[in-house]
Amino acid sequence: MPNCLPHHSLENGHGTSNRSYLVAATLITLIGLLLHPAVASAGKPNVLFIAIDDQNDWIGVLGGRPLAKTPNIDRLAERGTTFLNAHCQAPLCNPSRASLLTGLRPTTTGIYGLVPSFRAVDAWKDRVTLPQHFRQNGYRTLTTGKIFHGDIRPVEGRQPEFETIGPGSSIGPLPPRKLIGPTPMGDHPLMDWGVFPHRDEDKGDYQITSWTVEQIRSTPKDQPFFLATGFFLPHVPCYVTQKWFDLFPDDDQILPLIKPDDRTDTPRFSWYLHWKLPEPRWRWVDENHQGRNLVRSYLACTSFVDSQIGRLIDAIDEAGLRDNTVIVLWSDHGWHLGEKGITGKNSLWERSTRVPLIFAGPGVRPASRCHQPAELLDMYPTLIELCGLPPRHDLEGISLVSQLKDPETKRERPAITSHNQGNHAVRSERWRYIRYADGSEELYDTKHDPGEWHNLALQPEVAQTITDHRKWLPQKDVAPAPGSAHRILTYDRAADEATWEGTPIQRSSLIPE
Ligand SMILES: [Ca+2]
Ligand SMILES: [Ca+2]
Repeated sequence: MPNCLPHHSLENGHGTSNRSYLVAATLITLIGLLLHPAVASAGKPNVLFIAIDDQNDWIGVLGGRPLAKTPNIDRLAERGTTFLNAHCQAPLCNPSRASLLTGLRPTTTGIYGLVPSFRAVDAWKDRVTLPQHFRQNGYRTLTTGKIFHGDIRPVEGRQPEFETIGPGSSIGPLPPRKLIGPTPMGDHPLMDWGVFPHRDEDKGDYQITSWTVEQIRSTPKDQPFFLATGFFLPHVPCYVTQKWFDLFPDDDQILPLIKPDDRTDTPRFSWYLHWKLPEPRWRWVDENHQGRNLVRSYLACTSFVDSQIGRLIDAIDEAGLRDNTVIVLWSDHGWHLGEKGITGKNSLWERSTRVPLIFAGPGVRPASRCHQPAELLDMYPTLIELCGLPPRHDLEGISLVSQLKDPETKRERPAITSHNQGNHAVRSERWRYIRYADGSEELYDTKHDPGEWHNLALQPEVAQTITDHRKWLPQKDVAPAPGSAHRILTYDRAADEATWEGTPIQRSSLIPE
């Protein structure tokens, strides 16, 4: 008889039928226990899932800006693997986050704008997201700050996005009025940056860190967690206290290298992707002497967030969870600070698509850098595999576990970023190929031209390179989902007419400033 049968049941002496009943009952109990999520997940690693909003590659370890000061992110990188060629799937909050949380490309879901939430689209309303998959496999799931774009309060009749929801995203103290004065294209209240007196402890990002640290300290030992913390900064408004601002010199040398005529060889259609936005053009920033202030504020916000990430890493270590916690750090997309004449996102160039992506913890090789292309979309299958959860066959990302073991492992597939239907960037190890909905193209040799200043697309000698990259353009490239709005660009090929947020753009229209 199986050893698992309780000893006392053998001593009852009530005959064979009773014994069979006991065997059956015990087996049922055991199967039930094995299926119980808390048991199925026993011994599995925790996941600390850290998001930063609008954080480009101005991070020490990424080398996007040598001036950047991010000692804590760099410390995390030293204990894990950093993807130096990682890219978002959409250069905008809602579509990027919808993609990585559902494991589907924007070109599959039709989520391209700031609305709708994918939950509002019939096809995706019951989609099992990354945190839900962990919950279904026995994890406690908790969140604070900005992970999803939009409201995640529980809805009756639907599985909650997370079991426990901590403080939401917030800016914290605000100055009495905008620090930089009115900005073009609508004077958006968030479009602001600079220093004013307030306390770091009152900032939203400080408070979500404190909440996360408390969860780490008090976590039950018998069930793993999937704990997601989403920082708001350096999203605008980039408000900082003086000590962070003073980390960076008041000197024009802090400005990024900007090629003044950089847009002369980019297709006109490239402007349509960020046709009219609250983010000012660089010309306005420059003419209003805001360049240094913006760059210092952005770098300072990054350093402030970095200090909060340090608190999280310390909390994991102090709780004795270092060896059993996978930490993954990512940002939803990048941000321009003057490159290609713009500030903000909504472009298909490196500054907009390249993001931090760092894994550390069990199963991850320490102090490693991987140059292979990677996508935020890959986080879903990677975390599933690292934690030994049942695989899913409906994900469009590819697990990075091979690269986490050996960073030299090749990945054939490039990283793809899409901004509305028909506009895509294909980023391989060396090249960036862009194709817009009207068929216009760009090609950059990032090895010799890291600033992407020289569009080679019309040069005959790169014809084969373009052909090789074209074949990776998404096969599925759906129209915007019903209810799509804010940053939506459509293109009618027959009429050769582009429409930005519902208003047609004429071929002769002046580019808005
Ligand atoms: Ca964002
Ligand atoms: Ca150029």
